[in-house]
Amino acid sequence: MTTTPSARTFPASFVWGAATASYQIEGAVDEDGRGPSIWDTFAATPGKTLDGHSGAVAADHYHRTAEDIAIMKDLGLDAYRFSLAWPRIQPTGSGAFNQAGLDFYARLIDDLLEAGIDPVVTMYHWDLPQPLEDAGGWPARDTALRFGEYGRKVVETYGDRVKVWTTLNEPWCSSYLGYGSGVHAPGRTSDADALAAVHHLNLGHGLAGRAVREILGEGATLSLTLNLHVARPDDPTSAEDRDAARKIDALANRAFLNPVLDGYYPEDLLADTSAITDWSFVQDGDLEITHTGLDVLGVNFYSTQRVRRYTFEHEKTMADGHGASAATAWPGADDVEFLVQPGPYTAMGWNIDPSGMTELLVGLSKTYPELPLMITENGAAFDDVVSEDGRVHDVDRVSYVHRHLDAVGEAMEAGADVRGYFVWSLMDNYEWAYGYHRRFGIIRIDYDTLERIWKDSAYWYRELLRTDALPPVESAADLA
Ligand code: IFM
Repeated sequence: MTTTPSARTFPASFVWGAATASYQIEGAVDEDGRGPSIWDTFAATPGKTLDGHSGAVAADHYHRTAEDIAIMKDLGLDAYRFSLAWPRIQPTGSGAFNQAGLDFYARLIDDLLEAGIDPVVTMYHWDLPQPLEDAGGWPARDTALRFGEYGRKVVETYGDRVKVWTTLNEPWCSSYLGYGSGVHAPGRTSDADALAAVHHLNLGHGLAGRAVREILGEGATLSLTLNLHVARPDDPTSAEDRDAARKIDALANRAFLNPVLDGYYPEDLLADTSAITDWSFVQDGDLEITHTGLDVLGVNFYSTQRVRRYTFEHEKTMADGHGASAATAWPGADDVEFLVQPGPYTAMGWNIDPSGMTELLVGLSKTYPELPLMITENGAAFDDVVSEDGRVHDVDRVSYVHRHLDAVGEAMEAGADVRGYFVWSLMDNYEWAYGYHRRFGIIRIDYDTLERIWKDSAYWYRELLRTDALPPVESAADLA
């Protein structure tokens, strides 16, 4: 067995976790009073998800929380990041709350605490109650107001036991993929709606964030999780390519960072999108609400992008990279082309480039030196197989996580204040439009039996958590 020469170590205070999201793992979509969400509707619409897969059963976590918490405990997790299903808690997205839904998460939180695992709660990970979509969805201001009310309710309910509150997961996906390219629920395709959704998601964050601050005060940690893009100019010496990168940075990153951390929308974003909208949906006082500041920024990182100015002279390339392939998902950036990058690639077709992780974290810490960072998602889908020895030897996933954690360590050495890392994902789950055809878990789900099987990456992660040092990739197959 070969060994990796130097095992990078992490501080004892570093938070080790794993992440999931409600619609991706819970199943039980019709049980105990849960209302329909936009993902139920989208998945039931022919042609929207691969093989028509839906989250109706998923990993059946709703019925298997005890088993799953036992796995988390065995892994040695410090924290578990999960999301609350809004339609389980408030079936129509406004008005009455559903006690059975509230109770489900109360039990989950209590059981996690009992197991010595900190609950890190995301209020919204894409499962919008369908009635709110019917009333206009995120492009409508009312959805932000309703989210503020729902946020207040969950903080009031669980605030005595939950310290870390994340309002939204990846509002980039909710807005640009949900309302721009339409590859995610609810599947609408309007650039103007996508930009209105951006603002109303930011506003919703602000309203729910206020509830966290007002109800819990100093004791709480307010967070927002963003899938920030590292979009590099193809030719850094070309002003056109640098401008293409600037446009993507504005749409993907600063459209969320600036209103929340600085209290404004970037001028260049408003100018780039002026032919689409005048941003009059931003009302007086809104930016004071969005400007919550954050106690920790959640960073989801998977891959990088390479962009250049598109001259409309050849067929446009929109290479993949965490959703970046969707041509209409970039309002006001028709003249930006996403180039195919060198491999290797994951099963999502995303390029593996851990240097992007370091670049992103170091860049953030330079722009926001006082802002603690948390990696709230990082991981990879690969075509896992169960070997004859009954194990899943997912060395590619181990290598991916190893290399990205090494990149996190490098960023920390360069001064980035990174407080923890959550692997995506604890278990295989419903990968949105790809259904069950992509597996991100360190625990395998057998979708016929719903059996949980530890992959080599899970054993390797447990060893990492035990030692706070990166074990050699090659050791994973021998760990048990
Ligand atoms: O599965 C998703 C998750 O829901 C949000 N971040 C990216 C993951 C992989 O695509």
